Amino acid sequence: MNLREKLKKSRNALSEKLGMVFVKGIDEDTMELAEEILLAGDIGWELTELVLGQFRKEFKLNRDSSWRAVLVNTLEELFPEHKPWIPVAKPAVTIVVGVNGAGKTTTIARLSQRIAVNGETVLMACADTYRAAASEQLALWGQRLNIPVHTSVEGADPGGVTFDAVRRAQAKQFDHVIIDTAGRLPTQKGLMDELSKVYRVAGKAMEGAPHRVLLVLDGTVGQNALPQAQQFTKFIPVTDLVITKLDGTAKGGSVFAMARELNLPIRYIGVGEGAGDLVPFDGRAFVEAIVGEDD
Ligand SMILES: Nc1nc2c(ncn2[C@@H]2O[C@H](COP(=O)(O)OP(=O)(O)OP(=O)(O)O)[C@@H](O)[C@H]2O)c(=O)[nH]1
Ligand SMILES: [Mg+2]
Repeated sequence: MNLREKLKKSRNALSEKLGMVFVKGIDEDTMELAEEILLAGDIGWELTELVLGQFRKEFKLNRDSSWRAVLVNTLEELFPEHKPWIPVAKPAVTIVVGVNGAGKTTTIARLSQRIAVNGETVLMACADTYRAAASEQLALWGQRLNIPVHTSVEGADPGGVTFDAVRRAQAKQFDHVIIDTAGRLPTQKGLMDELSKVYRVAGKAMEGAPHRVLLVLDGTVGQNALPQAQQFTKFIPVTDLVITKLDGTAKGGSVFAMARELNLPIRYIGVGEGAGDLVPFDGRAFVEAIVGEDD
């Protein structure tokens, strides 16, 4: 299945509906309908205004302008080239954070699999100590993928687990260590402070660590994930984004709003539950999949 098919709910919500509107020509009525579709597609209020402004400008210059070309150009600009993330230390320490059920653990497993396929070694560590099942879940992934796991016991201190995992990865010369954390809401102050601590402890275990903080966002939440994401960055310096579950939602348009508002590189997107369904994010390919020319 190609990306366009994986994202077809979002494509239907935006591309197909706009196509039906613009087929009738361009006047204020069509602009109003287009506005409704863009908002329903969850690209956000500001971006909707920006796109409508571009439509008006282009159609004024040339009534035969292609709405699709205008949209593609406008959206592509939201994804500037980000430098690829290249690990500068061994082990490269990654902390993965996000709200409950966003897809953190699944993302860690799939990311680790990518690393292993690349011929590098990775240790997955469970600093989610609120549920015994969390460590078991990661251990299970480890067995399935043949990747070592630093497990923990329920109730252990997440900072302590992080410290031990980083030190173990150093001693055993792993290329990567990826730390799973418990899901939490930004309103849970105690849990958010704990995240700041996990961050600091990683730096105590190894100078310069962590080298990456991945915030995993649930794509089905759409734009509502934005304030949550902004709150997370107040407690831990998020460096990269992963947006999951884009296969099961018509709210894929929110990815445009997230890129615009958060100003962080989106590194991967989740487009299914399979092991291969975490794919490196490519802004152009994403725009093409959602609003590109029909086949
Ligand atoms: N369809 C789909 N499902 C996904 C994707 N990513 C994760 N999931 C599912 O989402 C559910 C939650 O995933 P987890 O990885 O356990 O989420 P988590 O953030 O670790 O959850 P907590 O540790 O409880 O906070 C699982 O059933 C995953 O299979 C995706 O890209 N697409
Ligand atoms: Mg988890």
